[in-house]
Amino acid sequence: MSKGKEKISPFAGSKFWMDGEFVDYEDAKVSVNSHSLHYGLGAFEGIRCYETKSGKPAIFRLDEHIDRIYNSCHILQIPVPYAKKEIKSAIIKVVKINKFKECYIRPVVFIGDRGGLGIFIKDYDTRVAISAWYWGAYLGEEALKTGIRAKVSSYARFHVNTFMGMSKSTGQYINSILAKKEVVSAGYDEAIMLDTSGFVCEASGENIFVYSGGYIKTPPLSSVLPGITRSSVIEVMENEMGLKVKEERVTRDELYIADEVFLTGTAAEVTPVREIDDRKIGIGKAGRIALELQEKFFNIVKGGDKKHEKWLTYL
Ligand code: PPE
Repeated sequence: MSKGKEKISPFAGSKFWMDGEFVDYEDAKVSVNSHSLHYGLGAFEGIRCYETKSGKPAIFRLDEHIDRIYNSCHILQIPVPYAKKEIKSAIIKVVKINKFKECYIRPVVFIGDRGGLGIFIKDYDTRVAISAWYWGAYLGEEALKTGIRAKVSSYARFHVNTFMGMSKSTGQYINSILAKKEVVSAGYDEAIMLDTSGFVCEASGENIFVYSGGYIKTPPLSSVLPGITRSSVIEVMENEMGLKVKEERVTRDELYIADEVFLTGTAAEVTPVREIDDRKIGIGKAGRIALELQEKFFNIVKGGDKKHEKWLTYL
């Protein structure tokens, strides 16, 4: 434990899946010379499991999250020593063994120390850990109801050729952390990030949507993480809410004059934005479209919508 920090870890008492077996939190150890700790090469996922109306827990879009972590590793050239179905069954078991009804699940693929240190190492000692914990509303319960205050960060999102944005890689989250810290210190709830040409990308840990002039706009996948909540809500808005969704570049001032802005993510779910850079968005409250979509989204993840049963893995 680091000096002066005798706080108990929020993960103490839980069981992790690590490199093929279940271990107690205390035994889930990594070397301080793990390659990923020094250079940030790794991939992770954030997945939610909800208690459904029938009382059974269900994991939301598990296969899509598994596909994405394998894609991330492929992009980063990290060999994963497990088949997708082994990771899928490990994720399910982590939720069961810890007896969660609802939780957030965090698989992470990283490099240990057996290949040594140095930017270039020939052999990657790939390690995989899966943990789960209870994580309530990402930006608070109130945020879901009344919307948040966001600020455009002074840190630009990385150029498309800096990090590989289609991969959910651990190291590139430094960019999100800097942005989030900056705006939270200034009294806001969330950071909106612009790309190196000045167009809107996404928030520090969410995709962004704009409702204006009767249709929805969201930045194209070339500049943002291919969010699984993003693709889910696009489907719902187009097929069930009669909205046209355009995947196009968005400018900062377009946000200011929008009727509504909202964020989506596994952690943040569907969060309305009521203010950006001290300007009211629309009526300055959670918007009608955002709240309707949020209601539909919660109904789906809680198993209340038969049309979307295929998105749920019941435990
Ligand atoms: N963009 C970014 C940068 C991002 O981190 C996330 C998820 C998304 C978009 C939305 O993707 P999806 O979850 O597939 O809809 N951010 C995760 C991590 C948050 C954290 O603080 O850690 C999450 O929501 O789980």
